[in-house]
Amino acid sequence: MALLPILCYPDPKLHTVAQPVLSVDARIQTLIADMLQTMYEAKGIGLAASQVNVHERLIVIDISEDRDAPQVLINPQLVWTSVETHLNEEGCLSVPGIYDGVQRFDAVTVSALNGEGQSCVIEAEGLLAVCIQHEMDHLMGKVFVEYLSPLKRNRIKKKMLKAQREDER
Ligand code: K1U
Ligand code: ZN
Repeated sequence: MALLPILCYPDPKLHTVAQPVLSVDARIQTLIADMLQTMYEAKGIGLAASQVNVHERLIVIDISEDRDAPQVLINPQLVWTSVETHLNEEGCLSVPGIYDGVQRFDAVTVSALNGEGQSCVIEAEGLLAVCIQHEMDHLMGKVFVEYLSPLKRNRIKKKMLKAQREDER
């Protein structure tokens, strides 16, 4: 297994639209293992392949307290969304240290392939529903700060660029 570097906002590569996974083969199995290790090490509850510069439709999630219930979604498709929405506090491993509110559907149903390449349907609510929507946005090249006002987003962009310049020193 390997730890993968996570792209940081405002890296333009984060805005790449991911392509479907064509085959759940050994390369994808290795990518899943590496993404899970990277997510656990970064203390995240989710990670999209786009964030590790692989532009294919693959997400890993683990919202369990004990960090022992990984979920893998390959080629996820939203098949149902609730009418109700809520403002949820979100963070992002690609925008470290920034948390803000995003309006999300309360519940979603998603069809996908699991890590073994089998079709599955996930009915999600609460944190899992929020996390799935956040990760599916990454696959579409969208980062959560794009829901915020231009003023907030520009402040965040400047803060991130400053932190990245300081890290390079
Ligand atoms: O995709 C990512 O960058 C991972 C992200 C997922 C996420 C967190 C919160 C709401 C929606 C999506 C994170 O894991 S951020 C770090 C984190 O563990 C966290 C932050 C806020 C609330 C709960 C967890
Ligand atoms: Zn994110």
